[in-house]
Amino acid sequence: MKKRIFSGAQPTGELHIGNYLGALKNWVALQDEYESFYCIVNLHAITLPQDPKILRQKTLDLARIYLAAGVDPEKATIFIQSDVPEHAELTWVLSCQSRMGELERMTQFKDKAKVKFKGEQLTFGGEDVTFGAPSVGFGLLAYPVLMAADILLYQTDLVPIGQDQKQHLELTRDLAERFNRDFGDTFKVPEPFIPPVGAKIMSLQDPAKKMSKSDENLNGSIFLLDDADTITKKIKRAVTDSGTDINFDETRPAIKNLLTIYQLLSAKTADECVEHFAGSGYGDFKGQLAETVVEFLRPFQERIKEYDAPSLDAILKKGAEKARSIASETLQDVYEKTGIK
Ligand code: ATP
Ligand code: LTN
Repeated sequence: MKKRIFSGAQPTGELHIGNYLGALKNWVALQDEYESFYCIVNLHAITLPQDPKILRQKTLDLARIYLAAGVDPEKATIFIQSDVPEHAELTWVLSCQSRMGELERMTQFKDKAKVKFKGEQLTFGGEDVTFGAPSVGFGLLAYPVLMAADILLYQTDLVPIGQDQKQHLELTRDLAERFNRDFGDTFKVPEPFIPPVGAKIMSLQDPAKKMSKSDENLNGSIFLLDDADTITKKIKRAVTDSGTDINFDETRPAIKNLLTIYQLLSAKTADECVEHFAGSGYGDFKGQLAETVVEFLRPFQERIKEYDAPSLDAILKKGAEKARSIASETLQDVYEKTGIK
């Protein structure tokens, strides 16, 4: 029996090269060796306000991105979270095992609550909506419990994620261990898979901040659907460090970040990259990096157009059926153990 993988991304904003290098790339690399489940987590998306008219389209677009990135529906199961109602059901049971303190400690909760709910203006559905400071959405607090349910429903062995999700995976492990202790062996305790290089791609505008979908400064991120011109401009404008060497030096985080992107897309070793750019200036380096990113994204952007609505629907329907057959078994066991059924 193959070991199992589960991972997911939210259908919000635009996917960037950080999402690809930190997560999607590894999903593709691991799909042969593992039985893989790759989910479009639309229920997570509504923890922050979304335009209902756009969310559904974004959900389908993200499925296309998974496919274009190389997730093979013959090997891996691709599905939409809300098509498998067991995710929401197990979330409730696990919520009753979660503690306020451990949820309030999550750094993503603290960051997202701070950024979105400090009374500043948010554009939603074309109109400005103001959120009052005390009204942090309960969904944001519950977010990691839903993520734990996603993972635990499939008796998952391995969860490929970027560095920012490590804390959520630790909570998932705690919840699994607590449930197993209190109700008897039920869940497999999953391990994270965080790539040694690329787990935290930084903003091109601020190397102290991770590249993020929700960053207001669009110049900080290279989006997977950016055209060649935009990519080249963003890389040309990327901040650099003092000095002239192009190397992986911790004290020069901007250059290290750009070189990491180059390394991962050119499939060279770190030493080969440093050697390749020995004696080059920043201008030459940025030019070659831009070319590498553009050449990498070109076939990806072509492949996105390959999937028409009926073939996509068929993939997602088959995926949801397969996912449900496993999720429902786990949920049944949980309901029996807890006396619900
Ligand atoms: P944002 O990019 O706004 O922080 P997110 O992390 O919520 O959005 P998701 O689409 O849910 O985005 O994330 C998908 C995957 O991408 C996750 O495994 C996450 O850890 C990874 N990831 C996100 N940002 C980066 C980054 N800058 N570098 C590497 N991996 C990342
Ligand atoms: N929280 C993750 C997305 C996510 C996920 C998951 C990742 C939801 N459920 C299960 C791995 C496994 C994020 O990247 N923001």
